[in-house]
Amino acid sequence: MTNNFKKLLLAVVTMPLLCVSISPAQSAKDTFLTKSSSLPDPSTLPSIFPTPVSIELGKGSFMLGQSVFLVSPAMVGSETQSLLTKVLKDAGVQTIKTVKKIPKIIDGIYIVIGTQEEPYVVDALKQITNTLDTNTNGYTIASKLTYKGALLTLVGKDADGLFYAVQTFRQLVNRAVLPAIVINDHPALPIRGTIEGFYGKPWSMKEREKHIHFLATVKANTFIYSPKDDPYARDRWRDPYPTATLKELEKLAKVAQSNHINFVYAISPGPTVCFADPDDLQALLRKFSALRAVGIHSFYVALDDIEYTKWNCELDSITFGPSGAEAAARAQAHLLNAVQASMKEIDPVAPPLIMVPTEYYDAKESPYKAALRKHLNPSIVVQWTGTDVVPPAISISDAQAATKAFGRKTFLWDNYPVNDYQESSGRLLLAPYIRREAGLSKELSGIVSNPMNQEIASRIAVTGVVAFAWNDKGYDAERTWKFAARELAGWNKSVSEALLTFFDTQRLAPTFGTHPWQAQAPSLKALLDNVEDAIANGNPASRNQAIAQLAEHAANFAHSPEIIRYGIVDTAFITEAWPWLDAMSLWGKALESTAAGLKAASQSDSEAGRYFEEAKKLAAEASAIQSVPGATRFEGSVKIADGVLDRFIAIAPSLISF
Ligand code: LTM
Repeated sequence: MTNNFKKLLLAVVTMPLLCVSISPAQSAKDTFLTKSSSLPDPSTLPSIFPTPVSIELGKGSFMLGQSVFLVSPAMVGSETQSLLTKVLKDAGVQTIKTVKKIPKIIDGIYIVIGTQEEPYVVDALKQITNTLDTNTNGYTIASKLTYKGALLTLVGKDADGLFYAVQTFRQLVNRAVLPAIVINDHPALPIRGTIEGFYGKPWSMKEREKHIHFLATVKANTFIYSPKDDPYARDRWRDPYPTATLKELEKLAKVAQSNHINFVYAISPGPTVCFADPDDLQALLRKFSALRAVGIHSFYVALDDIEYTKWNCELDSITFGPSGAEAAARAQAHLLNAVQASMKEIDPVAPPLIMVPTEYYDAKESPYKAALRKHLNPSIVVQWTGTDVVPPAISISDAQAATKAFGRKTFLWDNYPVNDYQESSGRLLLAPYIRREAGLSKELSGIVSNPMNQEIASRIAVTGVVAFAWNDKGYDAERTWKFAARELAGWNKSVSEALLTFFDTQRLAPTFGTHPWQAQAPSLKALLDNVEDAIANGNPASRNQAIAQLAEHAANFAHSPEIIRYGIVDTAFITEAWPWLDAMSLWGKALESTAAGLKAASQSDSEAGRYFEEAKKLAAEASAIQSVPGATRFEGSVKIADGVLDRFIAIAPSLISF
């Protein structure tokens, strides 16, 4: 729902209840739906993503109306306060009156907000419920109807928890009518978010900023900066950043902080580092120091995708012996332990160092892993990508094997939806996040998604990754996927439907091998299979019905790119996806011609051939469209429901004789 539409709806819904006078208390009274009104609205369960740990409906529902009273007895972070203000304003609230206490008789909408450290807040909560989420970063939201108003409490276990409470509240007010409700919620995993860890064109600072804002909305808490193509992070890692870049990173770190996101800086010295050289240790520490000076306090050393069977310097050979995987692990541990020790000394409260090892792609026992396990400081966090670089599934037992191999719970680097490898060329990866076993949170220390070069398009999968990391047991992949589409569509129904039609054409999830781990276009395939079956069964009525259905779907399909182009909230998505949208229009027209051909053939009309020829021409035109030059590491012709749509258009002329 767009804000304007929401406001309009709110205006329509509340019209008979609003009076002309708008003194805060009066308007609050007037916008309140009482339990005793002639047709009481039942409260209905809202959908919140990530799925909360527990959510229970109370009795009745209410509207915020134009004015609310806010009670925040203790310091609430300014970012949480401004988020709450924005949420309320977006919901149509015009006046927020700050008051010290809730009155004995609650005759308006009163919102009490604060952390559990504040007794007044906890007492207010107790007026509604005896439950309280006391887990780290947890929160409780509770609301109830009163004689002529409502009491709503947002209680965080800590500052992060309170911020998450407001993020949930943002989703609650997406509907005009709020239910009386009790939500207790907390994250299953302490680290959730994104690692910008792909090859190819790095995101711009603006894109990172936007991504961090997005991460906050889904209750993520981590953004790792590790673009492979930042020369100062990999090839020229010893060189200091230009002042202008440092300033930009400083700004980014501030944006992250105000969104409760831990900004982690990763460096990749592997291609040239001399592990035993004290100068290289100093070069690393100098780099981190410069970043610390601009407000970055969390660091990472990436050792993936490097040659580890030969040394970069003679000193390593002298210090660690002949080169090889086992010696490489000892050398890496030596350097990283020194970095961790220095970090601990300089910044004792900083999070521990994170690393990705050279053998990151499986959990099989090996000399490298045994040495790393033995020598690496146990407080250093180790990343791992699963049973492969792009694994088709990750089970609890896979993660247990990784825990054993690396000597600690691992932090999952999930290579989805990254599209920087050959098998993903010409694709946006827009499938739901699936096949990660519920219960993994017990065996991992966190999950981050490695996204695509396309920031906005990546949010579809990242929403799933973060929702899984928040509550893996309650995670619903398909519903979370639809929620992500709705968010992108600004809650406009036709735009979100058009987006889902588009996403269906990009559901194939490749691996490094020949077998994709998610099948292409399941929705479209079901429809086309149905047409083939109806034609095959020889019954004219069901055949004509299926062909008519196909014609209707083809028209929607062909029209979807236009709906997306003109309705999407953030037009940067159009810049990312334009060749796919262009190709989808053409494929849609090809499908329309195919449907027309089948209809003609079904009536033994020889015009059918002309339609099929037209479809063939359009399909060829669509297939020739290329991905955006320079946008991804591997370019190629863009794929739309490949293997499903092209196949059907190709075989359609042979289905009915004409
Ligand atoms: O996955 C890891 C740890 N490293 C690289 C990534 O940088 C890259 O984006 C992905 C996907 O190609 N594969 C890797 O090996």
